[in-house]
Amino acid sequence: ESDEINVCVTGAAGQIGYAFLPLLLTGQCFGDKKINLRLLDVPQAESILQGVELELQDGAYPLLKSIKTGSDETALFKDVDVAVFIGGFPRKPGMERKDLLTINGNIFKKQGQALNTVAKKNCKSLVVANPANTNCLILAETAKSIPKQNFSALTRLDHNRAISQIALKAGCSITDVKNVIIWGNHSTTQYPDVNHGTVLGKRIRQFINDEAYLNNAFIERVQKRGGEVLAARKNSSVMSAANAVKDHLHDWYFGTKAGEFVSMGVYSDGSYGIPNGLIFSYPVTCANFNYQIVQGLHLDEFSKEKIRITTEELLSEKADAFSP
Ligand code: NAX
Repeated sequence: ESDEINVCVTGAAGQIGYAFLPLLLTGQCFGDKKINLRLLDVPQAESILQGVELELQDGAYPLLKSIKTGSDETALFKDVDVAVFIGGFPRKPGMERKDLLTINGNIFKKQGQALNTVAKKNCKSLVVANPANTNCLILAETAKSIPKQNFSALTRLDHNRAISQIALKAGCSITDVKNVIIWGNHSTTQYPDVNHGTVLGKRIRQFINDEAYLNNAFIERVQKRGGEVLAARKNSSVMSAANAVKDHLHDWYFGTKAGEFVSMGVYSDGSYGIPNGLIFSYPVTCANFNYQIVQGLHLDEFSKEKIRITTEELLSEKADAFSP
């Protein structure tokens, strides 16, 4: 196996890119592999991108083998092993959801075509840019020569938020909380599910012993956490998003711990009755840069209804994104 890895980050002149690159370049995603870094952004961001490159030089990262920057997908996706799609068009006031889906859909079609043509066939993709699940679906459907299992969307931030809220409520540390799940869309319809999780080895519901909290305030808080951060910081989640990108890539690449799972938006294969061909957040275990959807979890009526709602939203996003 090569001791180098070719990584492309899109939207690299933006906020999450800026917070993520130091994590990548200090070995927190792929260990001590040397990184051939490619940074993609739009032509208007060229000067900012050059500034980022200057700071990367000044970071004197021993793992940074080479840097290329620019706005040409075909040049920057050439032979990539990993592509992290952070770049996208932001929602502007008064913009309809369908417009956002269409604009980003076109970006992801173009990037999917480039990826299909020039990336390695075993290239792994992580989509962060919103609407993350549907952007990822368009990317996967466009880059047809790359297996669907190589595409994922980020719901790890939601997963981390859920773990953290449970740890705060339980008064224990993060590592004491295991196996919460984010089902569905990275949006306010996501379903943060504690039914299969534990705190210090005990069922979360038993340990917390507060059904009203777990079935209402907890779920809403995780679903709307992005808005809470936005209101307080007058800016979106950036540090926590970058950290989640790092966690997602690290666990996908190095594997999850025995008996533990994490949440990833992945191509649905019909598991848990979800229609095929959606990028859906599932509980997964990982090993050797592969994931498997955790099977056989029992879903109660409450969970089934929550999962139905987020599935409906993803189906309607898909219909909008793929309609002319
Ligand atoms: P920024 O606006 O700071 O950065 C986005 C960058 O993407 C900009 O530099 C822009 O020029 C670039 N860009 C736009 N179109 C591009 C294209 N066609 N090719 C390459 N680059 C392009 O946003 P930032 O705060 O970094 O957030 C990035 C994305 O992450 C947004 O779409 C945001 O909604 C999404 N998020 C997703 C999260 C998740 O959990 N999945 C959480 C955090 C974040 O909200």
